[in-house]
Amino acid sequence: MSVVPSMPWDVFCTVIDNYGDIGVTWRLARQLAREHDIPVRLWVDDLAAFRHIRPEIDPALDTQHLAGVEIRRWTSPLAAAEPGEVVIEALACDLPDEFVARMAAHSPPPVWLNLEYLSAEDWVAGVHGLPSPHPRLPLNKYFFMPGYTDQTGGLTRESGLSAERDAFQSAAGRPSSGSWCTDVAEDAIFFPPEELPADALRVSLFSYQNRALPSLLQAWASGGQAVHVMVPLGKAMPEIAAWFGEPMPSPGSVWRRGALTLRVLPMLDQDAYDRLLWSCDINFVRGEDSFVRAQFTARPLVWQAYVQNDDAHLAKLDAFLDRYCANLEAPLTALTRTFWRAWNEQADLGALWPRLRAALPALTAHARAWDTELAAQTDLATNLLTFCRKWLK
Ligand code: TRH
Repeated sequence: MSVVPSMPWDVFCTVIDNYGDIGVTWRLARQLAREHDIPVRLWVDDLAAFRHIRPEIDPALDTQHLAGVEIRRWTSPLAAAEPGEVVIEALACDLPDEFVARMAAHSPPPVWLNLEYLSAEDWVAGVHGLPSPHPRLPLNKYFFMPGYTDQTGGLTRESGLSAERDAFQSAAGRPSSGSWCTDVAEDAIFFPPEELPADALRVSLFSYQNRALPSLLQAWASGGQAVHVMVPLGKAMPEIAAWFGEPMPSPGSVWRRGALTLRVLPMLDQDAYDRLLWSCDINFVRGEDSFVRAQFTARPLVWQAYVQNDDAHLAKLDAFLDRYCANLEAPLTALTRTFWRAWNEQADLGALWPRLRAALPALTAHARAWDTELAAQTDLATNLLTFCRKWLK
């Protein structure tokens, strides 16, 4: 499905903080190369951050190849390279002036896209595809908006994802199969299967700092059912360690209190993290990419949005919930909204957790229906190709 297979596409990524910028961009770059045979050149300004989600990355190299993608260090000034036929500024990063000047010197110029952050808000559809003329040069930059409707660019979703996930989930099944934790990563520092009671609730927790954490941990510890939680080292760890009265842990540490067993994970590579999400009964996720991937698990999730000025993230949260809960019955909608709001407003979750726990079977059925809806949409990479083809004729 490539436009002109021999012509590269340039994808630029600035890591602002954390892992979402490179996480989103890498998934797209890899899919364009793998599923559409596009020679992608991915320019990244922080290879050390990239290495956290893909350990094969060598931060010392100016050029390297992974999964069919050419990865270039984004230096200033940028290494000399002729622009490809499509240039993507991922997540609203700014292209170097000298590269833009080179783009303008081409006839016809490359298709220039600003791939924006994901939002479920209604205004997104109105902006998707709009041109933004360069103030001086004969170039247009087009907004490409990810989203949840056909009027947007869609979501990045690999073509075989549902089948791969379903096979994994049915093979892993309940822990009695003994395979789920060792499949997550080869170094088997996760739960030994023999330590996981058959009725244990499996949870992954990837969040920012959150004052609601102690109340959630307390609710897990004091509940009647075993809760096994996997937490990658990161932002939430100081609050978790403080609640357990422990110093900062290293990967592999296990803490127990009451019904709660919490295992500290290293940062996994992105594909292993996907499998961790598939393995759990409920996933706490954040930002953008883990949030989307959790929706693709067909299991319930709780999202902590990345905090923005003027509480813009709460508008994003509500907009998503409007869509997510559209076909959910009223009491479950109210519970989902209340729980997600409380998590994002960092309020006490002690009384809410038992209610959410009781609703998990119904929420699991809903999560599967939501994933089925998403799987029926055209994915972002395919939409991107269709869009570019229009301008490359
Ligand atoms: O890390 P995030 O918070 O990223 C961001 C950035 O803060 C960014 O500036 C902001 O704009 C954006 O969120 C909305 O959360 P996110 O988006 O979920 O990205 C995390 C990435 O890390 C994702 O690709 C999954 C990956 N990951 C792993 O590969 N291994 C792991 O063990 C974990 C926990 C995550």
